[in-house]
Amino acid sequence: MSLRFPSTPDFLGPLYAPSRFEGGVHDLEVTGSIPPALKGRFVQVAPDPIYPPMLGDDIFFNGDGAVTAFRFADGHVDLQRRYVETDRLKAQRAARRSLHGLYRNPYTNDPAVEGLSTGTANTNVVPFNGMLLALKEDSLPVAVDPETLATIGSWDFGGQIRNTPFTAHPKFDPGNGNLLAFGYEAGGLASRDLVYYEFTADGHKIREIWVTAPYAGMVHDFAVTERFVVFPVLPATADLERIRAGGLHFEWQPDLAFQFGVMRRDGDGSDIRWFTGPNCFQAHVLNAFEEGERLHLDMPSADGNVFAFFPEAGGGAPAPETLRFELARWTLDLRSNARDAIHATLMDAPCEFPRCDDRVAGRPYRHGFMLGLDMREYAIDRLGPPAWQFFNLLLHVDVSTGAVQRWVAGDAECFQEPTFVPRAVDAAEGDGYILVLVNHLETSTTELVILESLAIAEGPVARVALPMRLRMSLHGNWLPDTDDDRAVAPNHSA
Ligand code: V55
Ligand code: FE
Repeated sequence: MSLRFPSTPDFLGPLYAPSRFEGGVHDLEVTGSIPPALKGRFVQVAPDPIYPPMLGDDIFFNGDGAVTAFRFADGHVDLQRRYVETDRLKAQRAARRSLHGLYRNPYTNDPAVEGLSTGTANTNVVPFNGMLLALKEDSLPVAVDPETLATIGSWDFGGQIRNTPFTAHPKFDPGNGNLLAFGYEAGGLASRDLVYYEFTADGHKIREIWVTAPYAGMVHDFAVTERFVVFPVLPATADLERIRAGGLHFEWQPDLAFQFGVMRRDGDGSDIRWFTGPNCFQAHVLNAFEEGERLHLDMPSADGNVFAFFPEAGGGAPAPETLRFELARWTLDLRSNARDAIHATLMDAPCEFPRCDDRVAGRPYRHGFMLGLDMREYAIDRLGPPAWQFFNLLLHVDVSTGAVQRWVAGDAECFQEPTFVPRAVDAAEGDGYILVLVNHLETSTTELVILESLAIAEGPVARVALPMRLRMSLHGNWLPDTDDDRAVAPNHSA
């Protein structure tokens, strides 16, 4: 019996051919020297389909989550990689084939998986209360042992939350380490319900607030400031009739305004206020902060649908080269009766995978780290057009001045999401290291590189070579070895 992955863009090439590797490597090759301050683990997760798609093709977002951990100690780096053993993965392994159809459409699945969680745990992995939580926004977190990467199981916080969607982009309150999270389509598939949660660092739910969004749009990320929660609602909407009929979960709505919902953290949701922006695409939040009674929210932004695999009615999506990208700042003025979000451009260039120093999440800040794209730096003549989610620039943006530093790893290289690690618990905001995976497209190899965060233009201080290629991934985080190093530190105002 043959078992072959399809020869389609989402399954091909140095970025998208499945890696499917599980195992470990002790003492990776290191060039340069690993800063001694790096003591802990860098964990990240990639969608990495374990079986060829049941329907012949699939989108990147629907792959099974595989967690990779890089353990740093005494200048050495060990690697470990393991799939998250979701209900979905276990059912596939038992059947030796894929049993799932379209992304987040249970009506297209094989009846064998009816009633089982369809979560892939493929989007982010965060430390919480002695566990790792592997996250997919349509499902409960999946708890994973940080030492062995063995799957513990679906995590409902000891029965404190119902089986609802849970964001892949929770935040940690820099003041007390509380986990701040939300779910969308929380009242059921394609519903407009949003739910906000706060959990203490030892796992007790202290807040749960339900609100209703203007439409059932994707809410991929959010922001929490000292007093407020902000939900950015993307005009890519879910519709139960379409899903039931076997259609796509999301459809782009070119006529809907972008929505920003703001409510108090300590309220009951009745104060939620909706600001609107233009019809635009924004998924990730770099950071947000309060300035008196104004709220600023910084997001990579595009003037049309970036998710071509969730097209508008009729199937259309703009060619990527026709989209205009930038780093946008949206200001929500809570004093006025205005309902428009005020727009400013922080950086007029394509960017994605934004990260801040998590010690200033939701607080005034200055330093942003992200990926960018510059086609002039890329060997298109040798390599042909790049794959989707291709970023060949590592960027540092000073949002207070607009100054940008960049590093290009080569003309056949691209990056996965960067992660910032503070130099020390009490280091100044943004002062530390950037850990970032580099994919070498011509040699189909992968390196983890380490840069000085405030001098990325100087290139890596160390390069860690992997003896295997890692598929393009989504998000990851740094877990310091001791609780004392944890990202809970005094407020660092910009
Ligand atoms: C995103 C990613 C997802 C998803 C929904 O980047 C949105 C946005 C990896 O899965 O399911
Ligand atoms: Fe994301």
